[in-house]
Formats: sequence, structure tokens, C-alpha cells
Amino acid sequence: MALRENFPNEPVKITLPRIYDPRGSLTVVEEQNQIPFDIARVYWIYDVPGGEERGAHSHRKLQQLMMAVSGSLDIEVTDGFTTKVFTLNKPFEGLYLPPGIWRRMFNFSSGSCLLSIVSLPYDEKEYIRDYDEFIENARKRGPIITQE
Ligand code: T46
Repeated sequence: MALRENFPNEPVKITLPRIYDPRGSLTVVEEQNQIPFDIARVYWIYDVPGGEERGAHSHRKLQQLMMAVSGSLDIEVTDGFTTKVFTLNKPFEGLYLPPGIWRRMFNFSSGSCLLSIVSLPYDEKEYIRDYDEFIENARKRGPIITQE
């Protein structure tokens, strides 16, 4: 069965392949192998001043994998019902986010770099940046995040 059919439809941390070598480690992400979507775009966030936050939006259809390829940061995610905080601090760990998740990134360490691999080209119309609109959509749709 294809990875996309088996993959959890909620925010989940995944451990990526780590290829050890005396020369250093290498981590790889391939579409339909570690992630359940085809890669349309890659961007990275760096030089974040101490105390700054980013995000505060959700996506209508976009799926993504985020990795702290250096340093660390926290990501708070909510589906409008349940809120969780994930810490990214290893270059071989990623956080998968399906559509419909409001996210906020904070606690960026000095020198951190947040790499994001996403399923769609950039399109501002694909964002929900208004929290009230997000909550209205969430109420119509129902929960995404499994409560532990
Ligand atoms: C997300 C987190 C992790 C572009 O022109 N092209 C792009 O591909 C992106 C991602 C952004 N932009 C422009 C749009 C804004 O004028 O760059 C500016 C900053 O974007 P934004 O305020 O959305 O940045 P963040 O850090 O709040 O969010 C970004 C992504 O937009 C978002 O999808 O999940 O990083």
C-alpha cells in the first residue's frame, strides 16, 4: 500500500534515515518514501532574532515536513480542539503537518535553521492567517489531532 494511505493524518514527529560515516552523518528525505506527498517547494528560515515567533497561520491543502537542520525550536500546533508542542532539535527528526493545523514557531536557538519541505507552490490564498476563520473552519470540519 502506498505510504500516503498508511501515513497518520495528524501532526507527527518522524525519525529520518541517518547514514553514519566517519566523515559525518547524512540524512535524506524522498517523496513517497519518508513523506506522503510529492515535493513542490523547499524553503528555510534562519537568522531568527532571540525571542521572535513565526507562523500563526494554517494551510487549506498544503502538507509539510519541518526539520531543525541546525539548532532547536518549538512548534505549537492546534486543530482548534487539541494543542500540542513539539520540540525539534535533531537534524534527523522531522515534524509532519497535514492541512488544517494552526502553527506557531518559537524558542528559536541562536544559529538555528528550520527547513521546510512542502507539497504545493507558494500561494498566499492557500493560507488562513485569521484565527477566527481558522476556528470557524475547524468547527465545521471536526478534530484532526488524536488526544493521548
Ligand atoms: C510555514 C512556516 C514554517 C514567499 O514569498 N515564498 C514562500 O515560499 C514562503 C514560505 C514565504 N514567502 C513570503 C511570504 C511573506 O511575505 O515570505 C514572507 C514571510 O512568510 P511568512 O510570514 O508566511 O513566514 P512564516 O515563517 O510565518 O511561515 C513560513 C511559511 O509561510 C509557512 O507555510 O509553515 O514558515
